[in-house]
Amino acid sequence: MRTTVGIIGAGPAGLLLARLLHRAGVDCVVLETRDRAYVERRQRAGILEQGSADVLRECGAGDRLDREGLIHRGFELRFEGEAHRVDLPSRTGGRTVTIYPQTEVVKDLIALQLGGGPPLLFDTRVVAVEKADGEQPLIRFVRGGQGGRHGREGTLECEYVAGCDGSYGASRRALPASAVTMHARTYPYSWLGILADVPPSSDELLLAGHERGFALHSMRSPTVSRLYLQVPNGTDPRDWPDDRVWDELDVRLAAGNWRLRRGPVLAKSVNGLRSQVIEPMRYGRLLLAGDAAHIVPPSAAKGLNLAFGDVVTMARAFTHWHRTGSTALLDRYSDNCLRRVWQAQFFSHELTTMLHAAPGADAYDRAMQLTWLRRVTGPTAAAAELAENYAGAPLV
Ligand code: RFL
Repeated sequence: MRTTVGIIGAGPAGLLLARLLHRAGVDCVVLETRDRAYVERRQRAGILEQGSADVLRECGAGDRLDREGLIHRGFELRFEGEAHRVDLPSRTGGRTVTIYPQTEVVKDLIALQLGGGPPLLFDTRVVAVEKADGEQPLIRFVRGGQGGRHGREGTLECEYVAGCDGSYGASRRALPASAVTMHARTYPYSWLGILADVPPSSDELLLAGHERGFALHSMRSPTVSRLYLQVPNGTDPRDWPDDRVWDELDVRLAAGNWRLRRGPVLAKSVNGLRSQVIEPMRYGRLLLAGDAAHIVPPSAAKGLNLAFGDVVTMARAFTHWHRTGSTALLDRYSDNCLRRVWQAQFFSHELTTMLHAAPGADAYDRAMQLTWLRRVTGPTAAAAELAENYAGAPLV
């Protein structure tokens, strides 16, 4: 097989890139290790910045988003038993965020691609990217047999490779250690998340910076809630029966007369919090995007939005090269992305540190956190900066 851009991974980054390239007339093929049902079911992000929602609309993937997405004009920060609303439009020149689950974004993009878009091969595990530093990189894959011994081996020759295969994919493995720097931070706490079959208890997101730890009330739809609790690293979800989770959420999210609605728990998991950036986001003709290039802790909901930012920049660079033969934008791809990536790293780190109880923190640390929280919820420039960072900058 041959193509112009070989895309590894059919997560949000790979699928949006394929859509943008297809519309620009650039050939591509997407290789995805999992089957369609698995990719469409994977529970993850839920908040689209205005720029991400706009890019989906512009590439024809906005119909269901506009029907079913919930526009949020603000969120609440809760601490010391009080709720403080952060209004987005008034502080960002009218920008908002949209609650629309990643599962639905992925379903919409897959449907478009299978209905006349470029080839998308599921159950096709990339095992190696070769000759990335040459003129004609080669992707080796195993198709069928769930990527194991019974699959068929194949190759895809390309002019460029887009590594959109997340933080455990084949693209990262193709980077020689001497060619890139990996910046990494592991946080000393994790998130226990539940998906609950109960209408949200608030129209907007609630982020709590309680002295017992962080809590988040979020939603996936008008009937399904998504809630998170800070827990110690190494926590076993089996130690958190449903009642214990709800009781702790009650304590950390409490404010005034507000009541948390309880309902059947559909899913429960624990995930660590980490930050990573690979610099540069390119090696020869292999360009990385999304989680393959960087990870942020989920506190500021930037992961999916950063992935979209990368592929918008990448698609523009490929389109320019395809039309003019100039590699100028491809050569600047990494630098252009990294400015936005580090900004999001900074904001995600700040929000995480401001709201989580670090192990061993003392009364002085807590006083600093509360002072910080009061600054960003008062009529200050810090409050405007928080709103701007949360709503995100335009992508197109
Ligand atoms: P993905 O989604 O991981 O997709 C990568 C795809 O590559 C495939 N793959 C391979 N395919 C072929 N060959 C191989 N060798 C392969 N290895 C892997 C995988 O099967 C997969 O289909 O990366 P992508 O596209 O870069 O998208 C990134 C986002 O998924 C991620 O940043 C967000 O989910 C992060 N995130 C959030 N982001 C937000 O913007 N807002 C949020 O509210 C938000 N909440 C979250 C989150 C991530 C979470 N977890 C579990 C990490 C909440 C959580 C709990």
